Amino acid sequence: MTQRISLTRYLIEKQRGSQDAGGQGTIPPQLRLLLEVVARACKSISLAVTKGALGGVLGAAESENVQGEIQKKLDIIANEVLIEANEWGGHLAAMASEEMEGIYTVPNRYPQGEYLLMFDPLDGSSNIDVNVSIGTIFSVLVKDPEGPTVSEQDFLQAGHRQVAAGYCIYGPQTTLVLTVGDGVAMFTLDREQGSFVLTQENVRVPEDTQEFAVNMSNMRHWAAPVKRYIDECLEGKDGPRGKDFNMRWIASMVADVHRILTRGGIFMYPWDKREPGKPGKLRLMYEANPMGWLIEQAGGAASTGTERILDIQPTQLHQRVSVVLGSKNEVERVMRYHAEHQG
Ligand code: AHM
Ligand code: MG
Repeated sequence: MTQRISLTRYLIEKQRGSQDAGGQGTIPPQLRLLLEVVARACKSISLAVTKGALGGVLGAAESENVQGEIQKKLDIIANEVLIEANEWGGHLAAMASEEMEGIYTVPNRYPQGEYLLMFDPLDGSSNIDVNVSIGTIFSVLVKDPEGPTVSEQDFLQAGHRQVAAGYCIYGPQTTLVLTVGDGVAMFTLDREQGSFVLTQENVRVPEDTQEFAVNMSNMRHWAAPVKRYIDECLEGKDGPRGKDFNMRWIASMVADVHRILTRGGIFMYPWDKREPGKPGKLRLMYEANPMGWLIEQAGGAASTGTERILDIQPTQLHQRVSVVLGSKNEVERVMRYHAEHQG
């Protein structure tokens, strides 16, 4: 029987480093502990999600988040689980979430650590009540050690400064997908044992694809380069691409990205002219950055259409961004169409 490697063991081995590399670890002990706590919180969220109507967790709560979206009960539960699990361990200075307007500073009664954790506690909220895959997305940054106290400003770092990122998808299986900057690994939750088990390492996104994911109902609002790209896909074998394309849109970014990490594809939630001043729908700090880094770490690309997502210098915690990510050659094609349109 091949040996099962738990998330704990995987992380300890990362911390220790390989003998070939002179025992130089890729993650410090505090980051390892932090990731273990995030994984533990995801296990509790998975349990709540699985109970569904039996746990009384479905439906809307009587509140809105900072973006004016009606919160679902599970959005709030997942947010609380993540905060309660992470606030006391001593690894974090502060947290930020899609469901909270400002940052959450670790209370004075607990020791403060050097890390900053951001999350979308339950992405794909519109799918909660209809029993379609949803997930938790997270991103970890290091706080500037010079600053005496922690503020929102500490979070405003470009995505290429992330030290860990991942998501946990609650689908037919619960799977945690993680990068600490040396590739992407997937861990499946063994419900009987209660532990995440390594099920895939060195995840790679194929460079080419014949599958796209976009909300087609927004087509009439798109910018010309995006419309050109999708039009050409739709023309299939008879068009300039010379091949047929398939379409998938789950409306849970975690599920769409998980499919792309598994078999390739391109995902787009581009800017559109419904609200011209709004750069896109998805949020940079806790959706586009972590997903963009995972995709890059798996050999894919992540862009706004005109620039690399991970190079954007954020100015606001909840800022939105246009997202094009997935198989490298397709993302580069979309970027080329933008450049041709401008030039
Ligand atoms: P959420 O964080 O409120 O769930 O919104 C993000 C979700 C993404 O998971 C998904 O890609 C997108 O919104 C779907 O949007 P739409 O319903 O416009 O297709
Ligand atoms: Mg979301």
